[in-house]
Amino acid sequence: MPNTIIVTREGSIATIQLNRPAVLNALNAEVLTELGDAMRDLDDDATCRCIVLTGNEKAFAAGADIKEAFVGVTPVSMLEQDLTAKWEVIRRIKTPIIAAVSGFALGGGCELAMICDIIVASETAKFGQPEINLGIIPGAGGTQRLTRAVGKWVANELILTGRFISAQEAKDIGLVVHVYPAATWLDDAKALARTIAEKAPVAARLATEAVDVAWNAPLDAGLEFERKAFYLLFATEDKNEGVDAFINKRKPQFKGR
Ligand code: DAK
Repeated sequence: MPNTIIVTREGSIATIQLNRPAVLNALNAEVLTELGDAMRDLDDDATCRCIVLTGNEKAFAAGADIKEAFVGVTPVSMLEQDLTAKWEVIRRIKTPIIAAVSGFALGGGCELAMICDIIVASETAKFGQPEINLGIIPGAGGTQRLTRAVGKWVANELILTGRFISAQEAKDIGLVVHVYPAATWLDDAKALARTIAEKAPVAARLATEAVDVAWNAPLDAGLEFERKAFYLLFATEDKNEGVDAFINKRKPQFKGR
């Protein structure tokens, strides 16, 4: 049983709740390991079609555990500990992941949300990359993903000032997709997950993979990936089911094959 996260299943969706409330869900090695393991298990489970990653009302995650990760460490000990490998496990998950953020998503917390496929937020959420206040810079992809998401000038302003932004400002700059009321944010995020979970799973996986390729590759390579993924889907039963359901005016029943 994991110590630092709570995993629950409701039909075809799973919720992973970060659970270190005393330190605002600060991310230490244990939580990253347990998170990676849980996500890998869910990714291997064909009945799980969408994952909601969340925290509690006060914090999604207030960043790396400063007391554990940044005190008494050296470049060599960090290299040996290789925290990046734990983040890579999460990055490689193919099941669509929704980050449902309430409260603080700071530093590594904001970076964790940005690894997910969709970010939604409670109106109370606060995002930021405050590493500059510790004399460092974002180290889990923040300078790269935030810049790709919001552009050079907005990213520089956020990273250089370390200021926190509201859920609404995060939506205005394109980081957050939906801002939900504080009373219903998690239910609203799960409703979104259920909508995604009803879609054809192989198509959903290839769609998020193709969108990720758009971040990493030049346009020609991205278009090539998309073309092959598109053709591949014509080998699935779910494509036949989707087309037949449309023609016969019924709801499709996708099976993930
Ligand atoms: N680490 C450890 N403890 C934390 C924490 C954190 N990030 N954030 C909060 N806490 C603890 C506080 O120390 C406090 O503990 P006690 O004093 O009660 O024992 C408790 O949580 C409640 O926090 P506060 O009393 O401070 O609560 P407030 O509401 O007054 O303030 C706050 C909330 C979020 C504004 C404040 O706690 C704060 O500024 N926290 C630090 C935020 C921050 O600077 N985050 C960025 C950290 S740097 C990498 C991977 C990841 C990273 C880098 C590299 N690689 C793979 C290479 C990530 C880096 C970071 O995230």
